Amino acid sequence: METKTLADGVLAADRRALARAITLIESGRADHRTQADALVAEVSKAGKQALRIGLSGTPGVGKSTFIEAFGMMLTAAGLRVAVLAVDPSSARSGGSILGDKTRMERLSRDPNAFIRPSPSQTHLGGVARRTREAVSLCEAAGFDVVLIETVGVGQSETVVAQMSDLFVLLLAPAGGDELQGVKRGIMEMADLILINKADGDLKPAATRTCADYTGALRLLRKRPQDPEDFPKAMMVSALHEDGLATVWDEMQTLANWRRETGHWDAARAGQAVYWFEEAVRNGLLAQLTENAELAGSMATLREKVATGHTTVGTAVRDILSKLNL
Ligand SMILES: Nc1nc2c(ncn2[C@@H]2O[C@H](COP(=O)(O)OP(=O)(O)OP(=O)(O)O)[C@@H](O)[C@H]2O)c(=O)[nH]1
Ligand SMILES: [Mg+2]
Repeated sequence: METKTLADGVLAADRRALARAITLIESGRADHRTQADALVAEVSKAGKQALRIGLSGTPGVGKSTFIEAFGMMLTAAGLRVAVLAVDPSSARSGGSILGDKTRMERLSRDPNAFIRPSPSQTHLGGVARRTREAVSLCEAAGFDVVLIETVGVGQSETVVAQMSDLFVLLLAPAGGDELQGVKRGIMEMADLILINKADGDLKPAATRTCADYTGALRLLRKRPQDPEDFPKAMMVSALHEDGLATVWDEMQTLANWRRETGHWDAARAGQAVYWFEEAVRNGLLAQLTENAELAGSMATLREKVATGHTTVGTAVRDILSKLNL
């Protein structure tokens, strides 16, 4: 199909066109890539924006249950919701929400929802680019909310946070009084920390965990992109659909504040630069492995560095000079 026709279909919110467009951006073929770049450029002209919500949490914390309940609540309110995933691990082939499509049964049948599993790729950089472009396509297709899920593994939280307007960390009630080993860096990215499973026997533990995180968040350095009282920790029960409306209220409060104060646009601009620099870095690295001559030079220089025949500094200058920068 011609790029323009596909772009028109996406902009007209045609689901099949959107699905085909995402398949195109996921393709590894060089001619498809050229087409995909043109497609993304074309649909981006419309300048449509969704609220992009990144959601991370360890396996079993209740991400799918939350997305299903939260998504259904939003579609019931008349909003259109897209769900995408960044799944860095090849072992969970096909992405976590593929199998979950059955678990997110109600949402996947909802005409106002669109669920797309993570592109199957072992390389996180590749998954990141494809997901980011899929987000743009969903925005162009007029979705109001795009949820981007990731299971918290390695760098994937950063990847998702860098393509989200709001970043949500889902946690389970802790048994002990420790802060579940959530890395400081991850906590610093969070706009909302949701203690899920705050129901039944787990309620007291959830209350304690929520208090712990409220305290921990207060100790973090104040971020310019936050109004009073953010980031904050809250309790929810995805299973009992408890607290979800409050979460949505808080998200809107935060998003509106950021829009009004210019932090929204500033963050998106910063993200665009981040992904540009990422792509340049990856492009340069690809040259060093894919171009036979450069790859040969790299091999030689690696050997020289290893054996002490040249210094790192000299080797770097040598290889960079070959790139004709
Ligand atoms: N009690 C209780 N159980 C929940 C809640 N949310 C999810 N669960 C249960 O926790 C288990 C895991 O939920 P999922 O939604 O599949 O978790 P997930 O984070 O998507 O897990 P992965 O996809 O494996 O990363 C299921 O048995 C859910 O029924 C909740 O709010 N309360
Ligand atoms: Mg899941």
